[in-house]
Amino acid sequence: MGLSESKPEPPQPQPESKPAPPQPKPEFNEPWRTIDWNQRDVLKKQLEEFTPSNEDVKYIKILVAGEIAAGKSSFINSVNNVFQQRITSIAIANSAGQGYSFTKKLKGFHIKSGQNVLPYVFTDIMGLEPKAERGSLPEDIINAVFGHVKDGYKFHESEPIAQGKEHYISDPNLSDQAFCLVYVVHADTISFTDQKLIDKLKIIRHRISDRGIPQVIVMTKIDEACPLVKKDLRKVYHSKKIKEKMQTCSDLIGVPMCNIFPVKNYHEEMDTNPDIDVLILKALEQIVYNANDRTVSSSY
Ligand SMILES: Nc1nc2c(ncn2[C@@H]2O[C@H](COP(=O)(O)OP(=O)(O)OP(=O)(O)O)[C@@H](O)[C@H]2O)c(=O)[nH]1
Ligand SMILES: [Mg+2]
Repeated sequence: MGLSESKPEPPQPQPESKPAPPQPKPEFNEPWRTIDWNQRDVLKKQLEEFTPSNEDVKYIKILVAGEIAAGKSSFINSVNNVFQQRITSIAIANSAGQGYSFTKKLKGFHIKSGQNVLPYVFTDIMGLEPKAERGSLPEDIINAVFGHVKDGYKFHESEPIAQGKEHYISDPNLSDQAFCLVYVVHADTISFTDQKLIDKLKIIRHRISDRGIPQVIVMTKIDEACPLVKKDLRKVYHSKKIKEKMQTCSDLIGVPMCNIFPVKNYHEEMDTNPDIDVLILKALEQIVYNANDRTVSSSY
């Protein structure tokens, strides 16, 4: 008898298959924050014409801090790109995550619209790292915000700047100080961020809040964090994932949601794009208005 002639197996009882539960929708039906995607030119003009309320302040200095490779230098470039309407690289961004901070020195960058210098200076610094003696030190960032650190200062990972050192400003004037601190946070890694890094951010937040310096979070790489947003940037306030990430940022760092702005930096584009511009301008608008309030507050 050949194999093909063997008796067929009796049918086995099949386990009852339940229909899979419906997947929750990744997006809200209505955006939870309203945004006018056609306001690029209006916002841009407002920020080009802006002058600080305090006549003694010529430039609003904004310090950009955050974890290594979070997109700090790219954010500064992105702000400049919006006003230049082309891709620029005033602050050199890193090509990919190298495990150390590419930016090593403190440097201020003037934002320009064509040939006009706008009243904004962004200070780029070395990135923070979770390990104790790696990356920029909270004490250096606090000193930089208070205006004690000159441009060109090379960060040391084991020793903060101190009185008497070459780049230390003992008696900073108004233009040396930062009027807003921007934390740049990578949207995709915020949930896994090491507690030691959060602790460093909290030390900074505590010290500078004591002196009334406003803080804004710019949440970068939203394209990497949410496929919906990668496909269409206008889905940013529809995306449940992006809202969750913003909430995590708020809970971990302590900055309220109203001061958290999701952006996609220019990082691989050849030309500027109105939707990218609108998100960058909305973040800048809030940074500038917060910083301006600080320029007129009485206690420095
Ligand atoms: N997809 C995507 N990539 C980004 C975005 N922003 C920055 N990048 C990329 O992230 C990498 C790091 O960006 P940088 O701007 O150098 O980051 P940084 O915070 O200045 O880094 P350090 O100076 O090394 O601390 C680069 O490869 C950028 O091209 C973004 O919004 N989306
Ligand atoms: Mg950098």
